[in-house]
Amino acid sequence: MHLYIAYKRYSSWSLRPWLLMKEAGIPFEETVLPFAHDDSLQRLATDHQIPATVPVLEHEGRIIWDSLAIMEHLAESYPDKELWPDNPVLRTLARCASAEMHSGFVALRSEHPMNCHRIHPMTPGRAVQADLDRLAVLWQKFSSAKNSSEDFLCGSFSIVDAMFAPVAWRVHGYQLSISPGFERWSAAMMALPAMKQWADEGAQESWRVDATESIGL
Ligand SMILES: N[C@@H](CCC(=O)N[C@@H](CS)C(=O)NCC(=O)O)C(=O)O
Repeated sequence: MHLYIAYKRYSSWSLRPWLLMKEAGIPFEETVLPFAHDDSLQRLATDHQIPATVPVLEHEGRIIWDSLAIMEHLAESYPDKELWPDNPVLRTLARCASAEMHSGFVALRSEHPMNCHRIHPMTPGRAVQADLDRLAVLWQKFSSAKNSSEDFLCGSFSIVDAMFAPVAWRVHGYQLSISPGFERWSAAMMALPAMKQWADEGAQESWRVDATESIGL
C-alpha cells in the first residue's frame, strides 16, 4: 500500500486519506510529490494516465486517484475498521456531508487555503461566511443524529471527520468562527496523534508556496 501526497503544510486533499489511514492503523508507505517545485507528480500522472493531482493510492496493483474514491476503497478493503459508521442513519449523513465537502465549500477552500503553520486572522467575506454558516448547520445535524458524547461527527472518528480535517486547520489558521459544536469537534481533531504528526512533519519541509503564504497580505 503506497500513498502519494503533496506538501504536509498545504495539501488539504492529501491530509484526508493520510489521516484516515494513520488513525485506523492501516500500514502504508508514502511519497511526497512537491508538484510546485518539481515534475514528480506529472510523471506519476503520465505513467498511469490519471490527472496530475494528489492523493493517489497504489494498492494491490490498482491505482486510485481521488481522495473520496481512496477512502471508499479503504472502507471496502478494511470492513472491520468501520471507516464509515455502522449506524445507517449516521452513515447516510456522513456520506452526504463528505460528498458536499468534496464538491462544495468553494469559497472557504479557495479564499482560505490550508496552511498548517501560519496564523493570520482574517474577516470572512460574504461567500465564506455562507460556507461557515453551512458548517454550523451540518454540525448541528450530526449532533442531533448521534447518540454519543464523543466529539467526532458520528461519535467515533470516521471518514467524514477526515474529510473535514483541513477545515479545522483553516479555522485555526485564519481564526474563523463557526459554532461551539464545531469548536469541540476541532479540539478533538487537533488532539489526534496523527494530526500532530502531520503538522510536525510539515514543519520539517523546506518548500514554500508564496501564493499561499501571502493570502490576506
Ligand atoms: N478532487 C481531487 C482534488 C485533488 C487536488 O486538487 N489536489 C491538489 C493538492 S491539495 C493537487 O494535486 N494539485 C495539483 C496542482 O495544482 O498542480 C481529490 O479529491 O483528490
